[in-house]
Amino acid sequence: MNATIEELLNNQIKYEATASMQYLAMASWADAKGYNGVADFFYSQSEEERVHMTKLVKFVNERSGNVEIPELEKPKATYKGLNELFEKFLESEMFVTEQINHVIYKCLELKDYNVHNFMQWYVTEQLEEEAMARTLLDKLNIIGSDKSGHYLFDRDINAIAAAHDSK
Ligand code: OFO
Repeated sequence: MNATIEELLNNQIKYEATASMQYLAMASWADAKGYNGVADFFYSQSEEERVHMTKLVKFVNERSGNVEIPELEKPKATYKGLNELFEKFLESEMFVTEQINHVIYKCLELKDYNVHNFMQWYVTEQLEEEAMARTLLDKLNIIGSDKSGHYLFDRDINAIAAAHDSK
């Protein structure tokens, strides 16, 4: 495996792992605050990112590359409220999209069409996740600081997410 691509895929393993731990911290914050719907949403997002990470680990190993399981920074654990929580979610997804685009760019530059092909799954997945994060943040921006709005958001978030997924 090309050394640059191997390094980029290892970086990507770290970004997916970071997102998984970040969303776990967000789920835990929401759980403790009594936002059960939001907590469920982030517990499941955390699992999804773990799957993204593991898929990369397996792929690099299958191609006889070297996987380095990374050390992670402690995720942000406290939030002023739901708005800040979902701003962080969107920011995290946008960062991951940028990194995936960079891997794709490098694959083309280095003519690694195998990895390019493998990464298409991530491109599609990211497009959906970023759009979902944006939809949810838009809704929260409409609600503003209204407490009953937050109550309804928490009650309906998993239905909103499911409707988004089935589009
Ligand atoms: Fe949403 O980060 Fe994985 O790909």
